Amino acid sequence: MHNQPTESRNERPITGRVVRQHKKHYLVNSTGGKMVCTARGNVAKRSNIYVGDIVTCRRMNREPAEGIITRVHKRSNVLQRPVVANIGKLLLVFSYVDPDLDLELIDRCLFHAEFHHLPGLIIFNKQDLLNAAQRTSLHSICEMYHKINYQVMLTSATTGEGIQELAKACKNEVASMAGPSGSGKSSLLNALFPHISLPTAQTSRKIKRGTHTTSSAGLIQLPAGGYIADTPGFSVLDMPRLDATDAYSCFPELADLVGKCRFNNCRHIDEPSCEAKARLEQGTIAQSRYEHYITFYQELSNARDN
Ligand SMILES: Nc1nc2c(ncn2[C@@H]2O[C@H](COP(=O)(O)OP(=O)(O)O)[C@@H](O)[C@H]2O)c(=O)[nH]1
Ligand SMILES: [Mg+2]
Ligand SMILES: [Zn+2]
Repeated sequence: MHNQPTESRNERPITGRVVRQHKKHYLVNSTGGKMVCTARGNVAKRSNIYVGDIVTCRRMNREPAEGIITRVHKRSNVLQRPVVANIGKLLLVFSYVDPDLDLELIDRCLFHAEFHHLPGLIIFNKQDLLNAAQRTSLHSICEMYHKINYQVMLTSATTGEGIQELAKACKNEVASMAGPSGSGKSSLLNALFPHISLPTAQTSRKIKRGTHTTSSAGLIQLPAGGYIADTPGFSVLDMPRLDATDAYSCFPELADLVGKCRFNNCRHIDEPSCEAKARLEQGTIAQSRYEHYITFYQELSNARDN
């Protein structure tokens, strides 16, 4: 038996996740630590490599840790703006005041999340700004989303309320934030990761425009496992490519009704003996949700007519 060359042990393939990219360099995180990688020629040619990708690499050097990506694993999804692969959870950050709650925007985000088969967690941030009456009316909104099985959380980036619960909800997930400007996404990231410091509306006013480079998204690792994208994204400006007659499938309370209306292909709009209409009258389907379904249905059918 002669000694194994020392490299052979190092050549064992490593599986990790791309957590950051700069030009042709990829920072890959694995149980063995972080490693700066380039892509093997044929891999680079065959497919782009995105932040969030699971890759197989070969270690080329220990100090500094460097390697080569030899394979990109199949992705479950790629979200755009910013581009991140394999997102498993969307954190939809809203506030009840400052900016005022926009239920249509929540439902629009949920609609897109359902389209991508992504669980959406609704976060109502800025709890510290609410008086008792506002907390009560927000409570009934939370109930409405609970009933259709969405997870809801109340947070304050200012006081720290709900931050531990939020971190727990993201454990072992790859999550990305979305929501209106000013709802506190950057502030929540700073509260979750005190060691990083991302520009918030307050700080970015102080920094001269353009001095902090907006690089591509990176993933920040949670101490308990899992990642959150450091750049909020997930645009809901364009409607998903979906037939209007399938819009119901992105509303769980309507998707539930298959086979319960008189017509199997009921759109739940003006058909007779429609279970959605019955539940709307009973109050088991929320008025606002139904109205937004009609809005999105119409947007989708207009998009097809044009
Ligand atoms: N009172 C209060 N203000 C907050 C909270 N979270 C964020 N803010 C403030 O709201 C503004 C917008 O926050 P920012 O994180 O930049 O929002 P983003 O646009 O969603 O990233 C900033 O002035 C923050 O300091 C919160 O929980 N409570
Ligand atoms: Mg921000
Ligand atoms: Zn129906």
